[in-house]
Amino acid sequence: INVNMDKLLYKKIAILENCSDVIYGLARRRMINLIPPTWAELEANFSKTGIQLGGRWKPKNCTSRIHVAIIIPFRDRDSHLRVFLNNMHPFFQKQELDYRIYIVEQKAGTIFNRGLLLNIGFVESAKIDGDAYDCFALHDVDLIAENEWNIYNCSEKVKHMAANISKFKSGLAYEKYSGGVAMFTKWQYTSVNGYPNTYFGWGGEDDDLYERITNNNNAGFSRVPLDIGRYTMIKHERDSGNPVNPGRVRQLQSSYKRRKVDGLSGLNGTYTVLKIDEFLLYTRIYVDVDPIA
Ligand code: UDH
Repeated sequence: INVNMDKLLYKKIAILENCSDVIYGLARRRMINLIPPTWAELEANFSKTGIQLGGRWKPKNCTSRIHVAIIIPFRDRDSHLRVFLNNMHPFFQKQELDYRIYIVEQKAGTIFNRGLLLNIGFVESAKIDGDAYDCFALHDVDLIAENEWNIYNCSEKVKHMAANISKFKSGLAYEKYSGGVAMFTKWQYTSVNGYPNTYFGWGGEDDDLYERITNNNNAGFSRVPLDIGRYTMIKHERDSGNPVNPGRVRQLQSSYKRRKVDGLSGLNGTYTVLKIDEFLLYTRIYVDVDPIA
């Protein structure tokens, strides 16, 4: 009898049931704190939430239905990162996600390349986690979600989350906007060949991605409603290493010709991983990129 009891007990501990598909207590308007805490404050605040090294978390009492890697292109936005982590860790935890936060940081000295960094994050995070995450949130560091009903899961179509950003009068930057925050399954991102690698500087890479998604019979594009996809954008000046890309319109015009080669398929050799650091609240992939990727 004892042996059987042990077995039963073991089963109960080892196999957690799926989390309920109904999450109680989600707020439609979350309190956002835009004051950057210090790193010491952050680590102290979160050390008791069950966060594991590398910025990994999952619910304790059930198996999450959502497994998502959050990928953030990054350079020189330390205070934004602290605000992001302070607000978004609790947000993701409230949604009972099984998640991990990755910062992909571009070394100083080359013009910033958001699309390339997101591709690197997609590929390098999978090398670390294998199949642990089947959904990817490509996420700017300066966007803080306001509505907890904006669920960070993937759906049948690519899901654009940043539908309503505080900085824009009408909320949506423009009709074909696909940047800010977007959710992709592994398959969706691969099937559009990811972002282009060749947009250095500000602008254009997200419009190219939009073309890739909507001209691809497989992926499909969807956007959450305005009242759900509400984000506060942390105010900032234009970054010094990220001037407007003067070639962006020309590049976009020839997007369809480069689509097959300029993206995940052409990523090899365009960057070097210098270091991977696992901090308590996030994993940092530090990269040097080839300025003529
Ligand atoms: N970023 C950095 N460091 C930089 C530049 C950019 O970390 O030096 C990252 C960061 O995650 C940021 C993201 O890249 O949130 C996007 O860059 P941005 O903040 O300069 O973009 P912006 O605020 O986005 O201008 C508004 C998008 C609307 C126009 C889209 C045009 N296609």
